[in-house]
Amino acid sequence: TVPTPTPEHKFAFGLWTTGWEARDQFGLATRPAIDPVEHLRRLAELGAWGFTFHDNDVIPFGASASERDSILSRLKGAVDETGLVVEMVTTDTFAHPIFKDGAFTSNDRGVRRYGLRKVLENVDLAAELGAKTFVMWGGREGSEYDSSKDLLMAHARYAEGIDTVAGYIKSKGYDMRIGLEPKPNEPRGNIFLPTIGHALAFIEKLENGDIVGVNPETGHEQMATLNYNHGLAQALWADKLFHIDLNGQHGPMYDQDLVFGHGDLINAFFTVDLLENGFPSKPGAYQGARHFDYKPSRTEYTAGQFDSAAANMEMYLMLAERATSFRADPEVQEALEFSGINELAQPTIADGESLEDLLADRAAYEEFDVERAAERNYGFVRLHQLAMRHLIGFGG
Ligand code: ASC
Ligand code: MN
Ligand code: MN
Ligand code: MN
Repeated sequence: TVPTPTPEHKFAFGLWTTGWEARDQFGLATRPAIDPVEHLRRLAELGAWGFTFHDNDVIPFGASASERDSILSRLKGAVDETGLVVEMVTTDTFAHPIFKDGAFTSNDRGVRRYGLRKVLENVDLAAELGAKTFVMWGGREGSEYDSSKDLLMAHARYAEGIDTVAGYIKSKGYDMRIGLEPKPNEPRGNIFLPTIGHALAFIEKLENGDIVGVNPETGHEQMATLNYNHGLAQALWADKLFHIDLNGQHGPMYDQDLVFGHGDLINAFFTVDLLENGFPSKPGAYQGARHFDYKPSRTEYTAGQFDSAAANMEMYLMLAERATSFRADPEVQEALEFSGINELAQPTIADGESLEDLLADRAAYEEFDVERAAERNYGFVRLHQLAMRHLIGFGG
């Protein structure tokens, strides 16, 4: 039987995901807008735990204070009614034409100051609603032409902007951390902070980087031909995996935002294994929300929108079951041992051993049996085949 999602699973959806009307570059909306209250009810019925939104997913750009208040009180009513958690809030700094050259890295200083104010106002809203994560996806921060920017100053202004927001969060005493979301391209030709690695290096240069981490999206890394799980691992190793955007993608093409697992299924299997089981050396490495940032395909009408929401959670739970059976299989444990996976947890230079000891260790070099080491069969293919058996349902 197929597993059923419950709030304990900590599944969350962006309102822009399930609520997407499917307006795209080439065509009009293919389905009607969903009222936010009805939207939250349906997500709760499906077993979701939380939801997330951009300011302008709920409050139209330029809304008056009274309009904003009445929209928010209605939203809060729906939060109370459904018990859904506002786990993350993010800012739309990409839709309005003023952001066409970016918000924090626009050549226009007035736009940068406006962008910063819009984000700071949204930080207050996030805090008011109890969100612990504040995501920043700089989709318009970038260029089409290398001539169009002082690329050095673009990075300086980007850092100034993020540092200002992080400093504001600290000065207000909010229990909130920032997750920077990398993406290589689309809508800009090239976006700044294109991958997890770029974002992690950028964070190291910030003054308030202690509360800044990453929010990696499956498909965004795959658009850059990268392995999402390697990126998650580096972020976890750096203690910077603050949030995740799960979805599906078929390699380097436009951002598909498919249902999680509907793209690279094998990679998705290992993503769930990583998130649920952690590493052989460190179980339970990620405790945050299981957040989906996908788009119901344009072919789907209202029923299909919510079928696709359910599909994300079902894919995750089915893969979690398969990952558990993979880890529990004695043959897999033997194959892991054979492949040396657990040996990687041993420091190369032993505890208490000095560099001099290593240099004096003839067994490490002069007398090391190079021929024999070269002949080692690691057995990775057999191990992977066992994983495939479990994934497809023939394991154990
Ligand atoms: C976000 C985010 C994205 C984009 C995209 C907008 O906040 O995480 O990937 O906006 O979903 O369509
Ligand atoms: Mn995407
Ligand atoms: Mn995203
Ligand atoms: Mn997205």
